Amino acid sequence: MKLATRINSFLRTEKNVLDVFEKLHNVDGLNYVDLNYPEHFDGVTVEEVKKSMEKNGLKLNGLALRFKDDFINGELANKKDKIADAALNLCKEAIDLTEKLGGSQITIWLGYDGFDYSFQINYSESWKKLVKSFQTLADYNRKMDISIEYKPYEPRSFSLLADAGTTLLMLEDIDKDNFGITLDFCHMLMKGENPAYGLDLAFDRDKLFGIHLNDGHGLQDDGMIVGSVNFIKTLEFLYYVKKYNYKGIIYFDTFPIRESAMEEADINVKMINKHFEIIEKVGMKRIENIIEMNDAVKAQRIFLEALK
Ligand SMILES: [Mn+2]
Repeated sequence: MKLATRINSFLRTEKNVLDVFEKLHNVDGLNYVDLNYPEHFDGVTVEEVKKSMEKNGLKLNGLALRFKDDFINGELANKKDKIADAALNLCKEAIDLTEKLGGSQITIWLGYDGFDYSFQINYSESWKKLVKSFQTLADYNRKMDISIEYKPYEPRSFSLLADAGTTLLMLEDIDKDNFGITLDFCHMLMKGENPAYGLDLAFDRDKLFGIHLNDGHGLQDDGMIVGSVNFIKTLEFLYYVKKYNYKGIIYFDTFPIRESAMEEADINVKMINKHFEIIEKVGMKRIENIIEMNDAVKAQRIFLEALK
């Protein structure tokens, strides 16, 4: 299994990503890193990053775009072409750098492409602008996978790409093989989605490019330890991960604030392994048979057997 964890959790106590790589070396089971662009490249050279990853047995999955204050009224769909172009250029830089560092994908979360008020934006114009920008990026480097991570709200009241269905609709409109979706478990809970449903829809279309696993109470992006709040939903989610033989990365997008980042990463690895063990114990075939019965009461047998 390819596992990665959130670098920023470690940056509370470490100076830069090079120091974080040294720490990650000590967490069993973590073998990949996702870096934020441009923020994680502040004060370090690309060569230093490359060398330190190699030294600590880590591979780059890819870069995740982080748009700062210039983009506060929108990134790729910004009404002002000059700002939208700057956002597009930042994505192109991330693609070039990912290739240079041996990664295979960039992840784009558009935190500011959204709205707060009624009558604030032209919806279809914004949508079409996004489609066009994404298509430009897809053709910029056909070998690079580009994945859209949606989040329903925060910092905007409404995001343009807010749920699994809307993001899959966007992928239909983009119509490029190298474009896919990244599902963040907490973001799905915030939207009131059942995570396994969105996951199955994405797998079924061969569009699942990334998983951010975590947990939360649904109202905000809590970023809590895997399985700590929604055990049965996590179990169902990971059942589909196994069923579809997902080959991508599972990234722990969790926010240890008062906890040791090392211990927290370690427990996430143990939690995910335990969930997969339980799925094995109950049995893929048995779970499949229960789903086919379409019976809510019988479905609880999976929960009961998991508790044994
Ligand atoms: Mn995430």
